[in-house]
Amino acid sequence: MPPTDRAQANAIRALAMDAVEAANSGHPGMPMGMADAATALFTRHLKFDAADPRWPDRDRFILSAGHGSMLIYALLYLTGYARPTLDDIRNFRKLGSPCAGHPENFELPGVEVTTGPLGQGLAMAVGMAIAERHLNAAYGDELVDHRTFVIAGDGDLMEGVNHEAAGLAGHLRLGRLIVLWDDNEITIDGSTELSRTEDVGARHAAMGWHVNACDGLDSDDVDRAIGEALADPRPSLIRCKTIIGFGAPNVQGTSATHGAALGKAEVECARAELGLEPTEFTVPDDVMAAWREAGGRGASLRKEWRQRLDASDRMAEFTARLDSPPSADWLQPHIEALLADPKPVATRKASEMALEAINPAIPSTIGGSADLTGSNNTKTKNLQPLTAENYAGRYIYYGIREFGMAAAMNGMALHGGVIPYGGTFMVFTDYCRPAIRLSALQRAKVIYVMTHDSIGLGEDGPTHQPIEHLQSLRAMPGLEVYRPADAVETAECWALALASVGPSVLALTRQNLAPVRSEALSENLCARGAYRVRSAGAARKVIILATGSEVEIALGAAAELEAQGIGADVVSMPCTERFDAQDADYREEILPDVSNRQILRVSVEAGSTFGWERYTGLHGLRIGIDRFGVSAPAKDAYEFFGLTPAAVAARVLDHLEQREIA
Ligand SMILES: Cc1ncc(C[n+]2csc(CCOP(=O)(O)OP(=O)(O)O)c2C)c(N)n1
Ligand SMILES: [Mg+2]
Repeated sequence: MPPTDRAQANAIRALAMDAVEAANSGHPGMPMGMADAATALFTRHLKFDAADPRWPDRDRFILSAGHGSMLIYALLYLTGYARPTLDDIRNFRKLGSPCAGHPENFELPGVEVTTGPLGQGLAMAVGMAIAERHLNAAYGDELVDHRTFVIAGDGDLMEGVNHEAAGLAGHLRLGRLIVLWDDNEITIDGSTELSRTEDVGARHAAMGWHVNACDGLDSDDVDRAIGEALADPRPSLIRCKTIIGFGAPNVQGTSATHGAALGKAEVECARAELGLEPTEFTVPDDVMAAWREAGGRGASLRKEWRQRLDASDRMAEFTARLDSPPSADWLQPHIEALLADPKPVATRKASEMALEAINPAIPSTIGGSADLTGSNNTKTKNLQPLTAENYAGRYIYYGIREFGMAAAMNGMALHGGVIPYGGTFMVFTDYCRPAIRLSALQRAKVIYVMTHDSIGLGEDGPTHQPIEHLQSLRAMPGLEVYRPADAVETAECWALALASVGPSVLALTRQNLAPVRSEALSENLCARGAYRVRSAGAARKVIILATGSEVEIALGAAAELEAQGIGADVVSMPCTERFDAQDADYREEILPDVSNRQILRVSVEAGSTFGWERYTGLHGLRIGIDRFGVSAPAKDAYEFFGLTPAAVAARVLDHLEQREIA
């Protein structure tokens, strides 16, 4: 007789308890509560093949309640993925184990996205479901026909981003998104009664979701509820009634099981209660065999899919879209056209001009904006809206959902086959920031088009004028922040963002900027992160480093200094991260390692000066804005903050004078 579903679920419970016990750290409650539901999903519904975790047409499974990471590690091990091994699980939460505290997509194939920051897993799943429908519209059921399943906890559904993500999913009628809610009525502080009275189901129903319920501890009932969800054309929320820590007789149903080892004595009680093997990390042979069979359940489906791909006349295109970097052929002709007709242009407009070349050349881009399409210049002429009626569209009206947009873009990027870019105002990177951080951590190729990047946006004033944003984003590991100075640099930065494996932010102006570059070169100068746009005429006494809109001001200041016999270089620094990655010779060439007494280094950026001493040195001069902005026309705001060629030149002269006296 094959083992019961409960016996299979108990193998998850045993591994979760034992791993948390061994680490003396982790979250046993969630995996123990949802083990039966997960068993129903993995043995009866989820389309996957443990032998090929990257099969493009697999269903995506996202453990949004990432603290319950032992649930997914146990499932991957039991179903026969190459990793984690049992040793990996024994070393749960220890240095070097891929079974990290929270699931990390870069540690284990089979972990689709990094989760832990509550709410974001579900929001990324929305992006995955969008990508699936979009690719299905392009390639048909033959090649793209899968679903996105999520396990989410009370916390995932309380987070603000859930409202954005669920609203978007309902609006786009993402019927292939199915969320199993671990409705255990417990969070860390205790009962959900402490903090929640809303009817979560009714809220989702109001957002256009199908909502049903089941006994989450009864795999047959979960199976029934999943069946209903599969049959419904709307996104589904399945309320799985569970008991946190189920099986630990003295503590189940309490927050004590949420995030701490149960303790040796309670683990022994649970073993007796659940009828588990007496030795830790042991799975009975028949149970293991049943799990391994479940892990191979999708093998024949995968082979059939492979045959359809081999037979498809679109195979080369499909695989290239998934695996190859996008074409860069658009760049040179585009730059030549810009140089042939030089004129002042805002870099947000220059970005649109670049996109007019990019979008026809790269069919995998999906653009969008959080209700600022006309301001972010993200929609090009050839893009149709992606809607519930037309998933083939390539432009998403995300609505005023910055965080939801950013998280969805992470999901799309990690699904594969699409390159998402989306816009809002630079100041609202703060609204996206938790998702930008996950883009960086996960190496998700998402391109953030952040316009209105300084006081240069003018009249909207301090609430809308970014100050600390550029530097705070530069502080984030794994994120490339680009601030181009003109249309040519904007195109180059777009090319770099598209070629990158990770995320990029493009900081773009509202106001027009004069062209900085006039020569066609075969090299992408922005790739170096910083380069000289003007060499000193007289003996070099000053190097002015500037980014974006301030390059023009730096050039004007340099001209004034030269008129007084002071040689000044101007360096455009569109991407500090890239400059830092250059070899020592190049960095020395641009910023010679001499004292500020020999050559004064000056930074000019219309934002926080915090951190610019990295390039100017402590005794250099940092010109920027270390307070909130002002509500005024851009020109007046720039004058008010001393960001004009004359004011910058005067500050430099003053600094040179004082230093000479000293
Ligand atoms: C954004 C965010 N805030 C806080 C936390 C810390 N945290 C982890 S789990 C948790 C409670 C979640 O409750 P629930 O989803 O019901 O999980 P359960 O206790 O039922 O396992 C909290 C607050 C987090 N991981 N992410
Ligand atoms: Mg809970």
